[in-house]
Amino acid sequence: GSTTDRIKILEKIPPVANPQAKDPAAIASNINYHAHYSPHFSPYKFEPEQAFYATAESVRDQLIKQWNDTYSHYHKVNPKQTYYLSMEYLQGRALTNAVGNLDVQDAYANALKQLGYALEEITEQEKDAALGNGGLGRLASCFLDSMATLSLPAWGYGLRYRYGLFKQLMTKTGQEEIAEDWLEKFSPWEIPRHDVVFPIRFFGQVEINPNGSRKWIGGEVIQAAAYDVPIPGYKTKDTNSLRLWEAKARAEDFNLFEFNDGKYESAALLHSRICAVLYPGDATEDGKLLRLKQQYFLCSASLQDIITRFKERLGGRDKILWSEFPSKVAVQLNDTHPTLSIPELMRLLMDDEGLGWDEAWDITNRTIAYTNHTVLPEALEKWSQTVMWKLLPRHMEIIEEIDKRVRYTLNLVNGVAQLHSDILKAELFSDYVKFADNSELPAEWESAKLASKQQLANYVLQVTGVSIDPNSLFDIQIKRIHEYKRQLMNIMGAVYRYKKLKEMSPEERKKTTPRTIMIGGKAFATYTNAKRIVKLVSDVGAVVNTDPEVNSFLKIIFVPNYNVSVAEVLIPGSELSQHISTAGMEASGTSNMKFALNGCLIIGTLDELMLKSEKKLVKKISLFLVQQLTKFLGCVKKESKDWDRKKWTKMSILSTAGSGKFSSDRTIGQYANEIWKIDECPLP
Ligand code: GPW
Repeated sequence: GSTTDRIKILEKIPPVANPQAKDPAAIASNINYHAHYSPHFSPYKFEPEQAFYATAESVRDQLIKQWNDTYSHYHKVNPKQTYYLSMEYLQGRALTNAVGNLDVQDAYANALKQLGYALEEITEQEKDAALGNGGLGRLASCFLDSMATLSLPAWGYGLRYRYGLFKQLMTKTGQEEIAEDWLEKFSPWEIPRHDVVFPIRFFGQVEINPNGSRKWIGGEVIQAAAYDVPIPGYKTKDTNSLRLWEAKARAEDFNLFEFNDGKYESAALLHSRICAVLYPGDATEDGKLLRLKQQYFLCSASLQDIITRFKERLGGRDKILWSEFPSKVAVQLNDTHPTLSIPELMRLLMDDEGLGWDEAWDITNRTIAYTNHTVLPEALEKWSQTVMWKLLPRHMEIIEEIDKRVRYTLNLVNGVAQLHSDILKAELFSDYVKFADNSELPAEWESAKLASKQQLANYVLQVTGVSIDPNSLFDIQIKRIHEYKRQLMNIMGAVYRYKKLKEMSPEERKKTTPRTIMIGGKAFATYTNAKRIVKLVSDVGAVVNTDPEVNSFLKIIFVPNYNVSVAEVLIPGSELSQHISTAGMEASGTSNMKFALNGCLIIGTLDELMLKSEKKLVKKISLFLVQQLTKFLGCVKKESKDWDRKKWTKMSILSTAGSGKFSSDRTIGQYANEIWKIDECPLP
């Protein structure tokens, strides 16, 4: 409808602030209320974007009571709580998730209909919150969802980057990076906590007090300010928080000399830079220093907050029993990025709280756990000692002491994958085979898959202009572009398939299974080879897709700007997916599990290192591309033979049935029991 039509509709629906509205008419009034009384757009308009913000604010109203109730419930019960520290969160869109978890999807769809909109049209207005790069960041976001769903007293801590992961634009020359300003308008999901601010120090020196204790002084001090994002759980009222820190300068922190020198602006700029971008390029020394500053900023702010909360929950006692700290607090470090938390907790306990080394070390050991996400040496972060001594002199003293004492006794590290391959036992399937053979299920299954494929085909047409056939086999590889993930091998396989089709007679071609190969992913801005792979995929696609002889049997699509919401369209529409990283290089992969859950068959690398690890046989596998490709094509041939509709559907049903183990709810349940030792704390 037109702007005038929309205004006419709004005039019939009085704006009413009713945050707990449940019936569609009342919800429509509440949406109208936000359009009018928390306005961020000009009045007398109600365009889709404005409708999104008003709807999101209305949904936030629904969340706020249970969000506050959850916090005060934890405050009263004072259970042991987990804090998940991560430099990355790939949250994606929040509106669909929130209305689903609140179980108000139909009511909102109905309310929006009264206002002249379809819910889907409105949810698509939301920008993805992409405060992460790939699997590690998405895992953190899945874990937040699961912690809320399982009613676990658990919070996430991260950074509020102004610019998240770049937007990938495909041009004639390949990938171009565009800054993604997710906060350009504002985020309806975050609440600034003006009362939660902590000072963070950099540089300076260590002062030795007369009693021998040490204190870090001087340098530059900036403020960490909290912004909270609600994390609703599925089928529960418990609503946890993701607390994102923002760097702020306080007027009194500025060096007056600099101010008088006219350097005020540069000082303010320096402060505002810390949270400006996710993962700044580390090609220059300056970039590296900034990354280290970001990491320390996250660790220090989060630990000061955790300690403040621990003190607030002493329940009226005035003596702090530090030995109780590990029975109230568990901290999980998402990879090495937040490991400065270890010397920071030591520093806070010793220098600020006056504990001795042994007691502080015991508490730190019992509080903090660390997850490793890679075996690639180039992905492990290293910092020069010179830079570290300059930026964090007190922490370096502590790190050297830890190194001296525990170099040979390091124990508690968990990886993200179990080192054995008998996960999917044959007996696990046996119960489901009956259902897979049941006469109605396969037909329903196939029509659900076809509907998802149709949606995916519509999406591909919309973003690439290429029309693909929903009846062809959808073969997908989506992940960050990296040589070890072998998108190059996949596209070489596609080229081989194209050449074979060209050699065939029209009759022979008709006997093949039509296939659509989709590849999507972002290349790190300075990773030249990765960017060349992106260009190659889109160039091969341009040739194949316009070749009238074969293009009804093969299409090759580079899906631009792969992110969480694009994955939400791609994964349900997949029938075959590629997880073909070089053997021994992928920590676990995570999209493989999402594909399997969605009834997609997966091709994966047979990791001989993994199979033989029990026999302690460590064999380095290094094939050249040609040998790899031969093996890969052998696999591709086999899966072409499997392309019998009935057989595929059965395998697809069994795939979903057997993938329950890969729910992050299961993972988090196990973390809670085995590592964090925390109990659920549901709202009464
Ligand atoms: F290098 N992963 C990622 F280990 O997405 F830190 N980003 C990263 O920076 C790292 C790992 C790091 C991924 C792994 O590549 C993938 O195999 C794993 O499944 C995922 O983390 C979640 O653990």
